Amino acid sequence: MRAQIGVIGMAVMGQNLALNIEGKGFPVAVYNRTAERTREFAEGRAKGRRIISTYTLEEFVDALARPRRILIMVKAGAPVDAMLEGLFPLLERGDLVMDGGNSHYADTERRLGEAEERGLLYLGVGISGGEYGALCGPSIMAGGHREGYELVREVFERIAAPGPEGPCCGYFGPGSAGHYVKMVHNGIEYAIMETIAEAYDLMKRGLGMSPDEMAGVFSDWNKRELGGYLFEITERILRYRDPGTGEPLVELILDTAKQKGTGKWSTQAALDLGTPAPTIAMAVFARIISAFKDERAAASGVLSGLDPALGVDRGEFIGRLFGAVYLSVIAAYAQGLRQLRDASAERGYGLELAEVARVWMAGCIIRSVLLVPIRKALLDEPDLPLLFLAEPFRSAWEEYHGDLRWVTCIAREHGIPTPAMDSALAFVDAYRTERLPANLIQAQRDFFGAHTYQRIDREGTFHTDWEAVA
Ligand code: NBP
Repeated sequence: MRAQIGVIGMAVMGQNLALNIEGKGFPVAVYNRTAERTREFAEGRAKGRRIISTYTLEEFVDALARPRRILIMVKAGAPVDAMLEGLFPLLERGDLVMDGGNSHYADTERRLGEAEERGLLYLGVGISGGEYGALCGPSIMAGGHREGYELVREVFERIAAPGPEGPCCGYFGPGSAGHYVKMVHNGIEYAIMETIAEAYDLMKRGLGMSPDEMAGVFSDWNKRELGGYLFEITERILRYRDPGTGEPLVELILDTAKQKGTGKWSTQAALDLGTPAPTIAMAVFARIISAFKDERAAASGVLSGLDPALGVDRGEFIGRLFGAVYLSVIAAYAQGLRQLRDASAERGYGLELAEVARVWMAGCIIRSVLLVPIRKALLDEPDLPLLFLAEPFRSAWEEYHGDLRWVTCIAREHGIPTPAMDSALAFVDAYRTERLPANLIQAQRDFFGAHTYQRIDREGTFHTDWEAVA
């Protein structure tokens, strides 16, 4: 028996993907740098299944039907290069290599070039859904050689999460299109998570609500316009009690959030592109500040604040908090999709944003009922500059921006930080303002650096000797 596909990297993702693929009728060959891990898998979860365990790269390559189709699921960065260095010389023209990890898109471009020089096909594949998704149906975002995608289309369509509009996998374009889309997906994920955390903080510190009471609010919101995976797991987290102490586990967890890189990369890429993604950026910075635990503890005794108790009617606040959260979540998708639109234009991906929304509808961390109207808006207007300009988001802004203003105002009055919500509001306020104060910034730039400016009453480029005028 020859395997139809091979998986390299038998950690969480690789094991579960291999089992998912085999379960859909495709024999799989597996390999891991450390043989012990492969052996454990072979004797455990892979036992009795059509999974060929191999212990050298040569053995692995020999176990595959041609053209070979290989999915690499190792730690992003140098480990991918180390693996490719060993693998490439063993392959033949027309074989396909896929990197399914969270690789930086620039690395994917470079590796794709190296594969191309050897006559190999290469795909950068973003896979979302974590351990459970990998086993039961992830969301798969592929980019690179289209012929390569055709070699694995059937496998991907069988293993991907079944969405309301087809399997949640897709080919998004040449080069690093797949990894770029996955990176921005993660940026949106950061922004939604931060928004939810801010709502939790306002309810907890501001209203003195218990985890069970807050779980009830998230349960209610999850049935409404913004329902989705992150709201669903938040409810479950808030209800979970630590078996040892009987306390809500969430309250026993240290308040320093980790970040693995994709949220940061998404923000860096937005800055490089010159596209505004402030809510995603604020979510990254919020995690960075959270990691300053000792400094925060020290500063809490030095820098005075305000009483976090909001002193407002709980029912009214929660009602209006919904609007604030809803608009902030829309802002996260709006900024991410705008970044993809701009990246596609600059990098030649030819992205169809409605197709991106379709692939995010199930299996991935940012799956949400919101993606149904998002997809429709993008089908109606593929080059939509910003989600807020289309229905139902324009009306949502109309209906809820007062709530976002009210909630963030109260949060500020009581010293509870809400950077994601604040930035979502400032972003839309700036976007809808015809005349911003950037005229003064231009004047300052010209004053100290002779950077020149344009006028609104005359054509041309101008410089003023400001000192002389003064
Ligand atoms: P990890 O990211 O924890 O990586 C562990 C794997 O990388 C092991 O197979 C390990 O082999 C291998 N590896 C390392 Br470390 N250094 C290596 C090297 N120099 N040469 C060859 N192999 C090396 O695994 P994961 O959590 O399964 O994630 C795999 C990829 O999927 C990552 O890019 C991750 O960001 C992405 N991802 C993960 C999730 C998730 O929920 N975990 C979700 C979505 C995407 P060893 O056994 O010999 O040490």
